[in-house]
Amino acid sequence: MSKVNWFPGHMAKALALMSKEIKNVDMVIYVLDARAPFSCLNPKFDDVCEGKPILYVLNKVDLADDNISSYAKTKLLSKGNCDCVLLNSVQSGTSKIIEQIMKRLCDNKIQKYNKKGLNIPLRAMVIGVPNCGKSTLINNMCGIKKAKTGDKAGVTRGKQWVALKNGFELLDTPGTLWPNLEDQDIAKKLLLIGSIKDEIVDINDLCLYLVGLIQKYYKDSLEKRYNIKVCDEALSTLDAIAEQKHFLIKGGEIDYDRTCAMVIDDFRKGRLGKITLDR
Ligand SMILES: Nc1nc2c(ncn2[C@@H]2O[C@H](COP(=O)(O)OP(=O)(O)OP(=O)(O)O)[C@@H](O)[C@H]2O)c(=O)[nH]1
Ligand SMILES: [Mg+2]
Repeated sequence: MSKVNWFPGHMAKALALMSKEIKNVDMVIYVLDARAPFSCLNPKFDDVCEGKPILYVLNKVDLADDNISSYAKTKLLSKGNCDCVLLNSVQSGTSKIIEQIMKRLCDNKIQKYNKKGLNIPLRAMVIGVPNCGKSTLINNMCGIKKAKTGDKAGVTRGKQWVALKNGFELLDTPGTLWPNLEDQDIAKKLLLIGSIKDEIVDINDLCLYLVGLIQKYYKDSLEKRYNIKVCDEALSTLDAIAEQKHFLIKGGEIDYDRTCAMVIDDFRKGRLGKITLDR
């Protein structure tokens, strides 16, 4: 697969905007896709966050491996001055717990405001790679759809402040990657979870990578879904899936385009079960 390095101009702009806005917020809500929690850690966000308290939201846990989600939570908590919750943002009401955590993380600030007799609402900036569910989380916290969402990268453009009933204010930001994304494993995982547009890569190569990972850690899920026996080589497993599905073209050759598109879609929609790509 050709090298993936995707950092369009609007992301540079978004990072600059976040660096500016960080002065206006008390804390950061850092959303990670639980299917690839470590690959979603953007090195550029370390500069952006400037020592503010962080609430890591491991989102989409309904699609991810529960064991790895717990492990990721422990690893994230070890960073300090932070908290972490596991969440399915699509299910209404799941984010209720976040309010209490925000208050706890900003306790010093609240006490300072109270002493001065000020009634200033807590403000948080919501950040994360594209498509990890920032806007969906904000809507969950609002109880109504205020932020635009969609199942592709780059839905949110520009900043949007959203006020909650309790007076808290959240700043939605556009999903951002980082320049010089050298690690191609990370790039492929971000492609698979939809953080990078897959129009720019060879889908068949990406699918081979996915099948390789899944058959290493979740062999049963492939065997059950496609009624096949997993082979040593990912390519042979893919052949078995195509043959079982009768995805063939003229001359009996395998239709890789169709097979790969199906497997990737099955993974993204959770039809292969709860799978996490990171370890
Ligand atoms: N299964 C599942 N899907 C989710 C969850 N959270 C968000 N989604 C879906 O993920 C897709 C992306 O959600 P958005 O909220 O638009 O993501 P975003 O981070 O705001 O994306 P950008 O604005 O493009 O950076 C949508 O199709 C959501 O329905 C979740 O917890 N579980
Ligand atoms: Mg968004």
